Formats: sequence, C-alpha cells, structure tokens
Amino acid sequence: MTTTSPSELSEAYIALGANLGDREATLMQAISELQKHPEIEVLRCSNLYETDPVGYLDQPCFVNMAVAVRTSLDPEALLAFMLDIELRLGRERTIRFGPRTVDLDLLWAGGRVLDTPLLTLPHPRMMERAFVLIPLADIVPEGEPSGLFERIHNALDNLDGKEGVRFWKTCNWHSASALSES
Ligand code: PH2
Ligand code: MG
Ligand code: MG
Repeated sequence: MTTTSPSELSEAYIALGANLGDREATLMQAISELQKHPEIEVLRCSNLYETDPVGYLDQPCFVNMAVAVRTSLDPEALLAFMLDIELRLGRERTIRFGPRTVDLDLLWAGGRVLDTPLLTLPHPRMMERAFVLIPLADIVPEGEPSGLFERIHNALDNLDGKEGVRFWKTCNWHSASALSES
C-alpha cells in the first residue's frame, strides 16, 4: 500500500543537460516524464542556459537547466526513474563527460546525506560547476531550511567559469495540471 502523509514528501533538485539533437525539446520531454510519475510533482523550472562544455572539451555546447520536484520516492528510487528517462530519451553512455541527448543528475534530496556505490548526496561536484549552480540559483528560494540558498550563493561568488554559462531562454514547460488550474 502506498499512502503518503505530507511529512514524507521532500523537495529535491535535479540538474538537466543536453548537447545532441533538439536539446530544448529533449529537456522539456524529460521534465514531462518526471511530472507523469504519480509520486513526482515538478514545482519549479530554471531558465535555460547555453554552456561551454566542461571536462571533455571536443563536443558541442550544452543546454543546461535545473528543476525542483516534490516527491515521496526515496532518493534511490528517484534516481532509478531519472536513469530510466535518460534511456527512453535515447541516452547512450560512451565517453565519460562526453556528448549526450540528455543527462539528469540528482543534486539534492531534502538535505539528505548519502554515500552509496550508486548515489552520493549532495552531488559531490555541484558546488564546483557554474553550469549547475547558475540554473539552480534560479529555483532555490531564500530561506530554504537546510541553508542551500546561502551555500549556492557563497559558491557562486568564488566560482570560475561563469562566463561559460549564457542565458539562452526562459523555460516554457508547464504541467497540464498547472494549465488547467489557471
Ligand atoms: N556535463 C558533463 C560534463 N560536462 N559541460 C556542460 N557545459 N554541461 C554539462 O551538463 C556537462 C558538461 C557530465 O555530466
Ligand atoms: Mg552530469
Ligand atoms: Mg549523469
């Protein structure tokens, strides 16, 4: 039985990136797939940014963004669903840090700290990457209880590579339910 009390719901942050095919369309599909899951609600979407590749340089520019979700899934189950979305949207894993139709990375899950072979939370490299932090700063509210807002803004103050992240467009994704409510 899966009944859920509000206290079991937690807010999680997911970074998305794409640098092959129709990058924007694939990112919007990934968000729709998240929203379709009965235990995931997409709360907020960042702007879209075009970003210079980091790590492995000989590849096209990425479009990066971030979303906030509310979910009753535990982080491992959320991650498994994210990997399933990557596969369904045509992700092939060849070169580490290399080109991809879509990449979904779990950054933060209700402030939980985890270190298992499958999942480390918070994401170990999130505070070092402008292509993660700049989108994330769009959607993490001031006063977020675990201090994430302050950590993001402190990290951004001292971060190199911000010039490699350029505002591209606002996000046009709206859930069907949000549209029918308005
Ligand atoms: N993802 C990587 C490696 N390099 N560079 C940019 N600009 N954006 C990404 O999402 C990205 C990257 C590995 O996941
Ligand atoms: Mg990644
Ligand atoms: Mg990934």
